[in-house]
Amino acid sequence: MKQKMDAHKIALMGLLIAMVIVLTRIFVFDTTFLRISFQFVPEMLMGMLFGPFWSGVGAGLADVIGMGFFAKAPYFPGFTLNAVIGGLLYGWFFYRKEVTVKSAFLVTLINTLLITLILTPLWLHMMYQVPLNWAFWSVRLAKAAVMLPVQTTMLYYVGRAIPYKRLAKRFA
Ligand code: FOL
Repeated sequence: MKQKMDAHKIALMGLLIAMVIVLTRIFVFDTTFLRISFQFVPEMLMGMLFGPFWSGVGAGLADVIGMGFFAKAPYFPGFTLNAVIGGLLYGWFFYRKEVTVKSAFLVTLINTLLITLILTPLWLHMMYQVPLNWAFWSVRLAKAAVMLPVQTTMLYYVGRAIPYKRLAKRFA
């Protein structure tokens, strides 16, 4: 569902995009082949307030703009696709919906399987010819195992803290 943007919403979206950029480029654990970040927090807020379409756009823009300012590696479009998919997922799961442990867990699970365990390995292999061997997978699986409960918990508590019903009136 696509909503109409006005000046107030665009300003808020800009702030959330800035938060995604800071959390992927500055306050981040970043190596050539592995990144651990908390960008999912502002992306979830985009999803709750703006829905899948604008969250996909916002997360995609955050990747492109973030790479423009802070590129530590060559730009690769696959990671923009990851960002768009992430935005879409948070919109589908959280737009005008009650956040439950189940939805927080499910969205994290889909995100982890699709992005951390399928698409990113594919992009890294295409970009750097990284061998997708056991050393590579053990690091990714460890990240997934640690982040699954951490991300689920954070999404749940942040989601609960947002008075989305009250905000929804302003974001109708
Ligand atoms: N190209 C673009 N467009 N955006 C990027 O951010 C980017 N980054 C790199 C190269 N080209 C790019 C640097 N390489 C991960 C690992 C290496 C990497 C980019 C991403 C990675 O592990 N990503 C996580 C998701 C990020 C998160 O945890 O928030 C993953 O689990 O797949």
